[in-house]
Amino acid sequence: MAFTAASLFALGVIGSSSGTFIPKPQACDNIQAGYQCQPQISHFWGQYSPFFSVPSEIPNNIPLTCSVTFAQILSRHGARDPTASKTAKYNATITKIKKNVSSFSGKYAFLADYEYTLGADQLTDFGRQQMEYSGEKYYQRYAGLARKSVPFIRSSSEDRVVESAEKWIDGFTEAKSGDWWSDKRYPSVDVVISEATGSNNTLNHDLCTTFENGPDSTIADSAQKTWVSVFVPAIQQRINNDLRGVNLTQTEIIYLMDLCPFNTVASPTGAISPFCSLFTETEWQDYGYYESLNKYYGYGAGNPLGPTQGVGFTNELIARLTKKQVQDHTSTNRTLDSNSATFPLDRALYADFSHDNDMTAIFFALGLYNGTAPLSNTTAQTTQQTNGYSAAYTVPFGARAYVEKLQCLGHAEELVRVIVNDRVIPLKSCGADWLGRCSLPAFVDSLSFAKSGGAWGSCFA
Ligand SMILES: *[C@@H]1O[C@H](CO)[C@@H](O)[C@H](O)[C@H]1NC(C)=O
Ligand SMILES: *[C@@H]1O[C@H](CO)[C@@H](O)[C@H](O)[C@H]1NC(C)=O
Ligand SMILES: *[C@@H]1O[C@H](CO)[C@@H](O)[C@H](O)[C@H]1NC(C)=O
Ligand SMILES: *[C@@H]1O[C@H](CO)[C@@H](O)[C@H](O)[C@H]1NC(C)=O
Ligand SMILES: *[C@@H]1O[C@H](CO)[C@@H](O)[C@H](O)[C@H]1NC(C)=O
Ligand SMILES: *[C@@H]1O[C@H](CO)[C@@H](O)[C@H](O)[C@H]1NC(C)=O
Ligand SMILES: *[C@H]1O[C@@H](CO)[C@H](O)[C@@H](O)[C@@H]1NC(C)=O
Repeated sequence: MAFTAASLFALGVIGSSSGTFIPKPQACDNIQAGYQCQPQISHFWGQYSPFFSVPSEIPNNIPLTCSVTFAQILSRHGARDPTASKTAKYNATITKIKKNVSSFSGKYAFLADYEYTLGADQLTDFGRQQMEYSGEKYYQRYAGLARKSVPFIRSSSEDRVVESAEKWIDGFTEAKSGDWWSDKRYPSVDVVISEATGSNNTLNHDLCTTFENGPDSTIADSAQKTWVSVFVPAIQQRINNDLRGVNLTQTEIIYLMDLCPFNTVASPTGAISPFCSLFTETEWQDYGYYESLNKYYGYGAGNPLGPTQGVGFTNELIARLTKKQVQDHTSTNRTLDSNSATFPLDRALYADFSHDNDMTAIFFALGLYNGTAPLSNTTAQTTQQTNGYSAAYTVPFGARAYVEKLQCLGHAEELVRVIVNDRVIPLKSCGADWLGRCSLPAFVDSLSFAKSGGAWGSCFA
């Protein structure tokens, strides 16, 4: 690959200087590869990484001797502003710095003029663009089916999730309308599932009382706290020394790190924020691991009731794959799922829009990371050491998992593959072949955890 001046600029290798020609920065994000500016740090921002195509040991293209007969996408919303509670804390941290530090120099110089302007909860323009790209990419991958059918679409009810579904639809529709061979029929959001308290929603957890409020609901916090006490003190000492006058806590150091991804995705082009260069590559790896601990011990195998929160969706997926009624006694809404208008079983394409936490629970209910040993709270594990598990690899902004059925030459039965952010999951528990494929019956058999309701019985104990 040749590096043009523009690409070096986009990669952050060269900066701008006044009086010289400044190349127009290339977009950091693209349809196929996702976010590619400074991957050595931006792919280590946990759930705040913008989607990027994750390296796959198994080729992820559709095998030449197969045709796709079914494709479910499960998507996270696109990049957003910080949540309301976090945005107030970030703002207060900036205020604290500005109030106590009299001068900023070197890589801190930008702070002199920096004003906190991030909003709360909603998608950013960059996040909207991500979702359009995702819709286009899905259309292209599954064009064989998509040009003659329309995906059935559900969204959890929070604004940013519904808007993400709509932007994804825009991207899908644009790709389809440009396809001469398509039937020119376009999707819309078919079902919005309420996130109100007490709602049965397989795209948003909330029902399982013990999980939400019991003692296990603090496991993630304590694992993260332990890890913070390992990796943050050295950073804290450096920053407090560099920024004479202010005394930032360990938590505020994490906030300062959060401001790198959040200011980056607040830029319409995804230009890397100057907050990012206050930390080293190793520190970003440690930060990414900190975010992985939150997901793993909050919603994954590290939490006794985590994977159970993904059982309802998994049982819906089994119903769609096998075209049989949903069998579930957990978080599904039986009224919705028994009605063919709100839960059809005859579609080839399905799209569901949700959140990072729920997707994590679903991935673990599916057993996708059963080969991953429990994450250490004192030593960062690389993705080589976690069998491809990290928050950034699984639930970045705009994350998407595909579950596809393939009809392949030489195979009487349909085959199933699961692809998370372009990485084919080697489905060990159903005896996947070298292309990551299991027969449909073997795949469904491997999901005994979900079929038996997981640990839902402990939810109201
Ligand atoms: C940040 O906090 C200040 C008060 O300290 C407030 O005036 C300002 O509106 C806040 N900015 C944002 C973007 O929330
Ligand atoms: C189930 O879905 C129906 C139809 O949307 C809705 O009226 C009802 O409130 C839902 N029930 C629960 C428990 O979520
Ligand atoms: C950290 O990990 C150790 C070993 O797995 C475990 O015994 C301990 O409870 C964990 N501590 C926290 C706070 O998560
Ligand atoms: C910074 O705050 C910590 C905790 O509040 C305190 O122990 C420490 O003495 C403070 N350091 C300085 C230089 O003020
Ligand atoms: C919602 O889920 C609860 C718990 O599984 C169940 O008792 C209830 O019947 C469900 N309601 C609907 C409408 O599906
Ligand atoms: C994953 O591991 C859990 C816990 O050991 C087990 O209950 C489940 O059946 C496994 N899932 C798969 C698909 O192997
Ligand atoms: C200076 O800022 C004020 C207002 O945010 C804080 O209350 C102080 O704790 C802070 N002082 C130091 C030393 O950081």
